[in-house]
Amino acid sequence: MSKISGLLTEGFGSFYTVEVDGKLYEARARGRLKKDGIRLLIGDRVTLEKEQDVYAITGIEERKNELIRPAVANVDSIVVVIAAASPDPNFKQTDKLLAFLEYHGLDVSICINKTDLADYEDIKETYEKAGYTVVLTSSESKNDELEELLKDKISAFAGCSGVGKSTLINAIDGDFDRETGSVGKIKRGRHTTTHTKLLPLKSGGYIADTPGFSVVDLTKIEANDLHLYFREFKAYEDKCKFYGCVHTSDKNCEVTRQVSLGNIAKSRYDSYLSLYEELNSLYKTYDRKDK
Ligand SMILES: Nc1nc2c(ncn2[C@@H]2O[C@H](COP(=O)(O)OP(=O)(O)O)[C@@H](O)[C@H]2O)c(=O)[nH]1
Ligand SMILES: [Mg+2]
Ligand SMILES: [Zn+2]
Repeated sequence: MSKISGLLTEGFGSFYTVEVDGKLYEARARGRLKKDGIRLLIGDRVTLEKEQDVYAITGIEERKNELIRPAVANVDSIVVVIAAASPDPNFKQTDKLLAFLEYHGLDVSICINKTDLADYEDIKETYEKAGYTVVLTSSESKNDELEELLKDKISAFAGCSGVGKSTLINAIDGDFDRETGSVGKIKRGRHTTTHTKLLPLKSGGYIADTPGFSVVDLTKIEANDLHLYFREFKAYEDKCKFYGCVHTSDKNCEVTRQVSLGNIAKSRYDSYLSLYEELNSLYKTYDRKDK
């Protein structure tokens, strides 16, 4: 039979689900793929062939990107979810996550959830000023803006546990029925996020139901490159007096001047300094070990 191509939406053990024009096919990976050391990921564009009575995945298209945790390929957009409260936003952690996603060249936007619980204007202003699209959501309202953002793309939510990612997924489509609530409280009959799956959106596109980015590893970034991943610095860097300025001292630095003028959010700059120090001391540790 002829080859057909589709999207790998779910994988469990050696069983895969491939979607072709809205139809789901159960498939196994052909041995040769394994022999070549190719590990299939959710989000992969694959080729299916019917062999006797079963479908086999016989080929895989080149990936546009590849995330390790969660393991998903070809993601178009990452939505970083922050709660207005409960848990309170952790700016350093959020900015670290954003830098990590920027480093990987991913398209990122921000969703402030639980807007029913606390003021969110400052958070919104901070990230809009940094150049991110910010959408507001709550389980108490209809989240049209978020759904518009997810339309026709493969998206994944990121953010701390408890900010409401699973609740947002359930609100988009009740059939998704993802498990919500505090960790450890297992509600029977619900889907725990143990393996990644692409959930098809009625409006087009998919959302990756993932356990979230629990661990963010910035260690591959050199301290002196960190500024590249704080996107709002870019507009001002040319005006720093010293070539290669890393914006950590206020001497003739345009970035720090813009912080004092309020054009760059203080919390973003504080995160930058703190991450810079973290990376710098890491580098020094490695350096010493080498000697
Ligand atoms: N007040 C309020 N509570 C919410 C909202 N969204 C989620 N929650 C609650 O926050 C808790 C954690 O939500 P969950 O979706 O499991 O978070 P996740 O860990 O990010 O997937 C649950 O008890 C939800 O009912 C919201 O917009 N407002
Ligand atoms: Mg969850
Ligand atoms: Zn500077």
